[in-house]
Amino acid sequence: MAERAEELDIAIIGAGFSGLYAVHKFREKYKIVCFEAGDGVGGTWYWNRYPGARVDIESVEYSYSFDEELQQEWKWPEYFSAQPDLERYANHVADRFDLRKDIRLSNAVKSLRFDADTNRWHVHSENGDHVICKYIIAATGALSAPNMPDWPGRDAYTGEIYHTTQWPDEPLDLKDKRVGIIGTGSTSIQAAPILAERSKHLTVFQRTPAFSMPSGNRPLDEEHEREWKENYSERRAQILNTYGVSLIEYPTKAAGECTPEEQTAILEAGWASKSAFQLMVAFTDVMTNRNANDVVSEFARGKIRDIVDDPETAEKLCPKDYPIGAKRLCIDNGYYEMYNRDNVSLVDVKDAPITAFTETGLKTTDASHDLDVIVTATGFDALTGALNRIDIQGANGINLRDKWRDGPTTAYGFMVAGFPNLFMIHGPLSPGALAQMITSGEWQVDFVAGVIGDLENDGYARIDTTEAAEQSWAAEVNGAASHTVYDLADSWYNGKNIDGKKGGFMIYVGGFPRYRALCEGAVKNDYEGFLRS
Ligand code: NA7
Repeated sequence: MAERAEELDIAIIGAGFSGLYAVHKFREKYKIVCFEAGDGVGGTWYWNRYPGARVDIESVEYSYSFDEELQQEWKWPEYFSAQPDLERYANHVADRFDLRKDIRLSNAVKSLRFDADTNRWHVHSENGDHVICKYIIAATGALSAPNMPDWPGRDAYTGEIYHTTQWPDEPLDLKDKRVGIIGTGSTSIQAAPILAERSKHLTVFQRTPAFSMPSGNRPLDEEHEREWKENYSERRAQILNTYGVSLIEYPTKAAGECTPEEQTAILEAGWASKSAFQLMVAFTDVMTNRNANDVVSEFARGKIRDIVDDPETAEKLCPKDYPIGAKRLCIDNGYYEMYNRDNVSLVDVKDAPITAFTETGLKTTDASHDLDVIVTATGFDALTGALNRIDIQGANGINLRDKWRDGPTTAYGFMVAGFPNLFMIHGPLSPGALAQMITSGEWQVDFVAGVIGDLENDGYARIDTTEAAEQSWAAEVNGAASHTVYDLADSWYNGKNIDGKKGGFMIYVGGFPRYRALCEGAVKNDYEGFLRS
């Protein structure tokens, strides 16, 4: 029996925070559907339910701005919300705005094919749905394709293995268990202290040490909340005019303009600020001047040496090969203190890497480790992974994966030449995860809504971008990164966390105000860099 295709205007991929807002925004005018792989909404905050999962941006900022009543009525219990509160919020928004009727859960998109004769996308999903539509909004997430180590022997291992994005719903009873956690990124740094408290023994397998600073999370102060709510509309507008879409305290002085005593005072205040990322903005030039960065890095190493009792462990935990902030600065609740517990050990797997799972645990090139539970906190095939896992065929039969074999190419991070009418939210080479993602995601959805509105009003059937526009955007992205120290580490920002992944620096670090101005400028300039027909 021939399958019956549904004809709609827009298919949105992903019901994370940007996807949910896109559902709300686009359904006002268009016939839409939203496909979601998970069996609930919330994206990142649906999948990442490991113990300790928590956002590292203040919740009064990291929340929707599109509805005044919502932002006035919603109460965040803490400064930096935990995953259950963020998931509750996503569900509240889905219910409050009646979004669920357009969302198909547990129904991942399998393939997208553009029919150039009809200017329509054909969407096929895991559940066998076939939608024909004019536009695709890919709100697929920057950190949604998990990176699983593929060492041999996984089937032979008799214990339990959990990637942090696939945490079981039932609480794990770990009290008699030897637990191993692989990785020391933000995820591990949040989960490890809790796993250490709950388990018999925790072994942390570290390939590269991370820089981390205390989160200072605490119950949300009523005065702070009231003050934000009284000024929400101005604050949201101000936020969009900041470099990282966040009202953290920005500095006025370069490190070199301060005496050593002033530097220390500023850094101590940043460390104690209870405001995430303050070390990265201790001075105006932390991320642009290696000498300034060294001052901050050395300060952070000093804190590690102060906190961790065993000098050998402390030294192993001190990052020495890359600038602070070049890998995402982690925000912790007692990570370094955890190493003072008797039931925690640190194994360096840089020089002696993990080579296999064994029946009883993990094997490195120089030892075997017996473990009842292995937690892979090994991160993500970030930025490009989620789209590359869908089979996407553009206008000339070209596949996105092939086009991006040597790294992603985009115009402004939201369109790819040869893939007309497909818009990415937080796509590769956009400000993405280096900007506060809810507010910047709302801005991007609104921007794309403007583009689609123009197309419809002006009677065009399609919009594409060009390879020349992609090249000029690559020059802008690389130019911005070249003024910073961001690319001086192997990280998910440049794909070097994944063996064999190519691409260079994949996030736009020229600041959100410049990003907005460039996107809006292209539109005003008669869609410069785009082809409409
Ligand atoms: P990250 O930050 O990419 O961290 C992953 C960690 O896993 C990191 O320490 C990696 O070491 C380690 N890793 C990955 N593969 C291996 C292998 N094969 N062997 C040993 N260690 C390995 O991911 P997270 O989930 O922690 O955080 C992602 C983002 O989510 C975060 O930045 C926030 O924005 C929220 P490496 O450093 O590559 O040597």
